[in-house]
Amino acid sequence: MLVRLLVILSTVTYAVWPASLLGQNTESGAWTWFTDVDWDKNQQLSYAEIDSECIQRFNRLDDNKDKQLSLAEVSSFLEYYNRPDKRQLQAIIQQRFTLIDNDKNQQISREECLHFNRQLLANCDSNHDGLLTRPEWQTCLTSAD
Ligand SMILES: [Ca+2]
Ligand SMILES: [Ca+2]
Ligand SMILES: [Ca+2]
Repeated sequence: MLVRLLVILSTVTYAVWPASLLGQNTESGAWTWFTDVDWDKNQQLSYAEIDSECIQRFNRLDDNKDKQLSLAEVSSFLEYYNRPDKRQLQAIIQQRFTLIDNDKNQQISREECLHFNRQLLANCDSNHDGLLTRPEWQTCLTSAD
């Protein structure tokens, strides 16, 4: 059960955030996410790094600058997406958006983003040192199968 939850969690993060999703399968998307978030390129993610990921994401996607991400804002890239799996992608994004939107007000707040990322790190940080290494991320992804 926990393992299944981890799969959902680890895939949610980058599926909702379009940049790393396009043209990539699940596992390479997860690694793109890891590399992007690893700001100082020391092959591990700290809480500071995953926090700043939320802030950057908001700066990038929050079109109306209300400090909330609506479903329309996170899926605006679909306007230019013409592949046959568009409807399926739309459904996945909707589902994952709902999962991150803790209070179900149809908006993702910065706090919800931070909470989600921290929960993901905590779940995958198997030696509990506050850092997510590449082997830990790998284990987290593969233990899902
Ligand atoms: Ca907004
Ligand atoms: Ca919300
Ligand atoms: Ca660790």
